[in-house]
Parts: sequence; structure tokens; C-alpha cells
Amino acid sequence: MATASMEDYLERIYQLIEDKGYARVSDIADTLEVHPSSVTKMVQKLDKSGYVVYEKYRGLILTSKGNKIGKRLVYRHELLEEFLQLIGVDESFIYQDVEGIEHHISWDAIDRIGDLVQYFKDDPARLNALNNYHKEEE
Ligand SMILES: [Mn+2]
Repeated sequence: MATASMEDYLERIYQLIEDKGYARVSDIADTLEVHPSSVTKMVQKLDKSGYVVYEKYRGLILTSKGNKIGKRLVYRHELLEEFLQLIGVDESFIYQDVEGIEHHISWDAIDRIGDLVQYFKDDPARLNALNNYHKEEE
């Protein structure tokens, strides 16, 4: 099992590779706002655990296991953002809220939240009803 910190790195590495085609230690350090030496340490740990293959001068790639979990972690983050938006959470809280929640919720809960988001997206009348209820309560 990946720790919360390993999950943050895998999520970011997957995203960098999606966006740019590669993930360099310096890019990971910049986007996670940590020192490059911390990134190197973590990347070595992820290599040992079979999530990435790291070669000092050639960069790093995700193994199929790393790719699979990275994809799920990015999905989880995006789903939770969508969920908080949908229930009307103020935009300014959403990113930090998701960063706080994402490592502490079961995949079962993620699946149920996925269903709930889909339930609202399937029929705009449901979303309107929720928004109206929200306004009445204010
Ligand atoms: Mn995240």
C-alpha cells in the first residue's frame, strides 16, 4: 500500500507525464513545492516499491502498476473536486479540501460518490432541485 505522501507523488508524476510526456525531478519539486532532494528520495522509494523506474540521467517512467494507481489517484482527485463543486462548496476551498480528504477515504466511498455525481449529471432537474434547496437554507 502506498502512503499518503507516495500517493501525492504518484498523482503528480502521472499528471506531468499526461501533460508533458515526461516527469523530471525538478518539475515534481516545483509543482509539489518541495526540495529536489526530497523528490529524489521519494522517487527511489517508489522505485523500490515497483511504482516507477528511475535512472538518474534518463529520468523516470511509471511501471504498469504505477500507471494504474496514478490514473486512479488523478481520477479520485478530480471526482472529489467535481463532487464538492456540485454540492456548492465555495471554489476557494475546493483544492485544499480535496487534498485533505483524498487519502483518507475508502475506494468504496469513492465509488458511491461517483454514482452520486453521475446521478446529478444525468438529469439537470436534480441539480436544480439541490441548488434551490441550498438557496432556501441560506
Ligand atoms: Mn491531490
